[in-house]
Amino acid sequence: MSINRSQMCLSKTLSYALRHAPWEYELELDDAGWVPVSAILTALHNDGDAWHDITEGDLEAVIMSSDKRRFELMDGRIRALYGHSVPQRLTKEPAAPPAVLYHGTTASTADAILAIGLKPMSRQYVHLSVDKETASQVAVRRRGQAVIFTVRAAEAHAAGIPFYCGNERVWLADAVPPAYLFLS
Ligand code: HQG
Repeated sequence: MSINRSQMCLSKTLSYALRHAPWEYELELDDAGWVPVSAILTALHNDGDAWHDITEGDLEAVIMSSDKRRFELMDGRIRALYGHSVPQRLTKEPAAPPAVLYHGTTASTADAILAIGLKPMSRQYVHLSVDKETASQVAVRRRGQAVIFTVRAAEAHAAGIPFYCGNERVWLADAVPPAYLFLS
C-alpha cells in the first residue's frame, strides 16, 4: 500500500502533534508519549476543514501505508515511536542493541561528531539505524555530502551506555561518545 498526498499531510501533522508541539492541539502526552485516540481525533476535527471527518481507521491507514513505522496505535491510544523534541522527557526502556548500528549525516558535521560524539541536538535522543541503507536515507534528507558513521553499539552498551528501541529499524541513545564511532 503506498501513501497518498493527503495521508502524507496527515502523517506530518501527526508527527508535529505527537513529537513536537502537542500543546498546540490541546494534547498532553503521558510518560511514554501516548495520547487517547479520541483526543487526537477531536484535535484534528477542530484543525480546519481538511480533517473534519477523520476516523481511527484513517489513522490506521496512514500508519500502515507509511514507508517507516513512525506511530503506534494500541488500545485506544496513539504515540510517536521516535523523533520527539517535547521538553517533557519520555520514558524508554533500555534494551540491548545489535552489535553495530549506523548514523547517517552530512560531511559538514563529521569533524564535530568525531570530536564530541553524537548528541541528540534538538531531539530527545540520538537516532540510529539498523542498516547502512536506512542510515543513508536519513542522510540524504539533508543537503551536502552524505556520510555514514558506524556505531559499535554492543561495545558501548557493555560499557554502560543505554540504548532504546524505537522500532525495527530505528534505535535511540542519549548520546554516543566518539570512542564508539567510526566513519564507514
Ligand atoms: C547531527 C527522521 C554536530 C546529526 C530520520 C543530525 C531519523 C551533530 C543532526 C530521525 C552532532 C540532528 C532523526 C554533533 C549529531 N555535532 N552535529 N556532536 N551530533 N549531530 O533530524 O538523526 O522521517 O534531529 O548527525 O529518518 O537526522 O521524521 O536527527 O544530522 O530517524 O520519521 O545533528 O528523523 O525520521 O538532526 O533524524 P535530527 P536525524 P522521520
